[in-house]
Amino acid sequence: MSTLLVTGGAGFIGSNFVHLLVERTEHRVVVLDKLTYAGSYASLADLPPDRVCFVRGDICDASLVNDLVAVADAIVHFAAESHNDNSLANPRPFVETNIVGTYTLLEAARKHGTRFHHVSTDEVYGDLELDDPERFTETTPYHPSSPYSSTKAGSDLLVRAWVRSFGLRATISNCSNNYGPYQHVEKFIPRQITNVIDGVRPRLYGRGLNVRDWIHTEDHSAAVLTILERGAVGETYLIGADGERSNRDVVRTILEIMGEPADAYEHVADRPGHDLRYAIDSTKLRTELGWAPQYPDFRAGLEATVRWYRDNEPWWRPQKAAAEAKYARTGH
Ligand code: NAD
Ligand code: TDX
Repeated sequence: MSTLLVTGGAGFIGSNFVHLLVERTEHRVVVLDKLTYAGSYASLADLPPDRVCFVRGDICDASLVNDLVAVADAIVHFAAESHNDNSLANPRPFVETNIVGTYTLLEAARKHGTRFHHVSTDEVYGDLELDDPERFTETTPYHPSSPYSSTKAGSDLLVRAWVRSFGLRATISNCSNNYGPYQHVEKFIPRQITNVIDGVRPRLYGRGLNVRDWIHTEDHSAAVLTILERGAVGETYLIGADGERSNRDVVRTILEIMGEPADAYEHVADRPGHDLRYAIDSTKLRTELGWAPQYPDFRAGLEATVRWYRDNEPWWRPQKAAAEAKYARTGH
């Protein structure tokens, strides 16, 4: 049994990962989370206090980070500013948290010789044409588009430099778009589900033809645990579940599941610089580490996610008005 420091553990994917650690391992977990607008203590509230300890704080706080890393056997780093639209409106917190915060953690990990896993995104590779037969692999050159993805790319490069220059025992994963419970309502799928619950028509940016490669968040969490346990130090692993769908298809499926006409959505202004398509080739993770997704049926996963948002309105309701007010300011 060991102690894992999980940054961003009150966010969407981080909290799912902490639930998975409690269910599948014996590890003790220390969550470090700033509880920004995106973090929610309620996502961890049902977990046993003898296994999970919560610390509210900033990953840019070098003294706090040093104290927590000193007693951790490994760090799993999820904390980030994570929403592209926010990064277009105000990039500064993205530079601070994603770059300076990651640097702060890396320096503490270097000092204490701590194993480090860095959670990143497929968006660092830029986008693909709709008909491109290639998908992203671990050797695809970096070509990020937005302030969000460029700061994530910067954080990945810092991790690589700390591995090569200082011998840090680190791994990196780059995953495609996640969906599932506890996702903030600013993001595409929960925004549309909660809009339909509120009697508001879903909003598609532009023509809705952009493609995302969807993976259930529990499959992402299991992949991160696999890499932490069996990944080779210094290596990058792409995580994806062959879930490519256009945004229009996703909205139509949500509407069908929720008993509405499949065309009951609106087109709104496109996102500036909107990436066209992401697609992941996860062969390395599957063949070298034996990981495979357990939720390959996207529609079934979406049905379960719709049920979760219907059943957990007290969790998401406090976020909804502020998220929609932000969208109203940009015509989205
Ligand atoms: P999220 O926005 O839901 O959660 C981020 C969490 O980090 C929040 O709890 C927030 O309070 C915390 N946080 C933010 N700034 C902090 C700071 N300075 N110090 C401490 N805590 C801070 O994000 P998410 O969707 O769960 O994403 C988690 C990670 O996974 C991110 O690194 C993101 O880049 C990566 N990722 C996300 C997706 C996706 O589809 N959501 C896909 C691939 C990779
Ligand atoms: O109302 C909407 N209408 C719409 O058409 C919203 C919120 C989004 N969209 C589109 C934009 C994207 O093409 O849906 C797609 C998904 O949008 P987001 O949920 O904002 O995700 P994306 O920008 O693809 O980034 C996500 O996946 C990669 C996460 O937010 C990132 O943290 C992760 O790195």
